[in-house]
Amino acid sequence: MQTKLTNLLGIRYPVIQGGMAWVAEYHLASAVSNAGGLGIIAAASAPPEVVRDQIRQMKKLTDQPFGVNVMMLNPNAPEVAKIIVEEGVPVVTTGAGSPAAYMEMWKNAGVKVLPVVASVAMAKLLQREGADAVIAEGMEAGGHIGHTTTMALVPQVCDAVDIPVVAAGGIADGRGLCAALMLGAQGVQMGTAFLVAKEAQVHENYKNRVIKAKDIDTVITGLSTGHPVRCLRNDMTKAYLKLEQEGAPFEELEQLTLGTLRKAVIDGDVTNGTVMAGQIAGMIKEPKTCEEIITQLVAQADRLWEQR
Ligand code: TUI
Repeated sequence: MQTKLTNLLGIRYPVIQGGMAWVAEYHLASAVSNAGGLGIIAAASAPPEVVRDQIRQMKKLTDQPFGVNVMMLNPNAPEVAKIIVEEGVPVVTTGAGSPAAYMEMWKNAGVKVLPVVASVAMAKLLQREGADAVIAEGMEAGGHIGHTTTMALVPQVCDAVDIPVVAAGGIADGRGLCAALMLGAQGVQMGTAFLVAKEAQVHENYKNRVIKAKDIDTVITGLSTGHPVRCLRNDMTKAYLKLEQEGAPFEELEQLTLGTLRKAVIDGDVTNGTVMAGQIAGMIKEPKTCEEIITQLVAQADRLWEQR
């Protein structure tokens, strides 16, 4: 399954793993890369030297292309940006803001840059800045999101830019991949599907919540703060949404979420922690290896593509 994306990145299948904070570490990322997709290590808010170590561990487990995701809200982003160049990381994805400030440094070092965008305006701006492709992420996605759905966003971004577009948000199988290609995308990025992968170093409680989730089980917190985040409904989101409705100030809301993603992913507290997941969680029924996820997805897409 060759597309402009597989050619750009030198990967077998047009599948990128989402740069999920606390989740996307080298065990998961190397399994994705070894299965023919693009594995991603999330720098998230980890100390820069931890990110360097993750990159070095990654290189021991795979000789395939991989990437690092830089979260723009991270105060360590400037240091992480430099480490990416020093360690010869081939691909960068970015999220939760514009990576324009680092573009020149990365381009000069030959790093392929694929920013996640949630609007046409941001896609056009980053194409001008030299992005190699953009990942158009709809609000079906888990975690920090924009306001437009994948179905509406992807074709509009495809019309607006000449570089390859990757679709993200609400995609977890071959139907989603085919749909994305039909919308004009050259590949997909998936997060929630890889969250429950056997190789993902995620607490069993978290994986089980995703596996048990129904289609309507996600909520969006933080719409009033300008940082909307999609996660599975629990005591934590109930408390947050109640405070938000009462007009609580930004600081109080931020305080409530501090450290709660770690609490869910690492400690397995899925009642008081933040269980980030996309709307497609309802479709994910069992843990599989990354190899199974990717080969089954590609086989299903191939079958559907033949029948079209
Ligand atoms: O970044 C994500 N998903 C994330 S980041 C994250 S860590 C976090 N945790 C709590 C609160 C906030 C963040 C968890 N999930 N997805 C990619 C993404 N990027 N979605 C939307 C955007 C985005 C938003 C605004 C990209 C660019 C952008 O630009 C705005 C501007 O003007 O800078």
